[in-house]
Amino acid sequence: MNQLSGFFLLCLVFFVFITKTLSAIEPYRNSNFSFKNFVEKKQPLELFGRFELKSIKNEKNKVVGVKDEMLLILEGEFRMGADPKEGYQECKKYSGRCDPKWFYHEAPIHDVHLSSFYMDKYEVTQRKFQLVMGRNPSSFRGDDHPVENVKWLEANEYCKKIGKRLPTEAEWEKAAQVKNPTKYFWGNDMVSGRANFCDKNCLSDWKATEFDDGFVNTAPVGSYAPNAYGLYDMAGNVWEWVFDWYDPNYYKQNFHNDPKGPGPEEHYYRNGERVLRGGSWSSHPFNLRYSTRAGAYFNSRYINGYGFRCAVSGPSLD
Ligand SMILES: [Ca+2]
Ligand SMILES: [Ca+2]
Repeated sequence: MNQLSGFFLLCLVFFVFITKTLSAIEPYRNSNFSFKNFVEKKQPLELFGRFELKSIKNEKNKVVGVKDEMLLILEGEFRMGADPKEGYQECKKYSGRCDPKWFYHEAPIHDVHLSSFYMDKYEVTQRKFQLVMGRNPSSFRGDDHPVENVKWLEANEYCKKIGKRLPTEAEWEKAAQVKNPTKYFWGNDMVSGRANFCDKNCLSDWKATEFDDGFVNTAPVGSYAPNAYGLYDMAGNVWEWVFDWYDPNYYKQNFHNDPKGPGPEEHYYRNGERVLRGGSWSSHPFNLRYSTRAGAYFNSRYINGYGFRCAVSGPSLD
């Protein structure tokens, strides 16, 4: 009998040892896993391949996020929005079906002051999304291609899991435009080779045959030159979910300091739409303007141009 008890005790110790060891070497399988905790515990970075992970600390030396291939956009004021005539005229260059009303929600142009923030250099790739979320919903597979078919809810969850957040619509536009009033981040005219949109390679009826960007659908992130901040694919490739609820009349309220979009308790919540920015591989050229706004139901994924990138509040904030 004593021998039997000893045997069971030995089995129990062995079972506990194996369980602990497995959970220690596979931390990313833990649902509570976060990059922030991961970095603070100084786990080996090799598990995350080529990604550079550094803690972001504020002046009180408190960790406020993880700098994972991110760039700092300094605090300051910028001009948000566009004259609706601009979008309409640009639309007419490439399409016979344009309506001036489509562009009313880009007005009025208004000054916005933003605190500093970090922005992901790249759209979130399928490799990263798979690593953090354990799945890949994309239609156009490739580790370095942007993840698409993403719901807003999933984008939000991904950013939170790694100690980041979705950028606000204002943060996204400031990071994208560099300097108002050019239409695109490189200037006033669409040109080949600056971004991925529905060019001559595209299979849609509305393809702009005078341009050649080299890709039928999504391109690996960072395939084109970045904007003046050093951010890639802020025009085209995949539309990018941002934090804000979509309200076509929101700019008329002229919020000046760190606007975060309409609240969910207001009338616009009925549609359940969140904002998408930047245009995609299947967009008309005019939708790659930095002022272009779009809204989609936050729980929808079935359009394979919805991706995202994450942000972190700047180090000057508590
Ligand atoms: Ca293309
Ligand atoms: Ca994009």
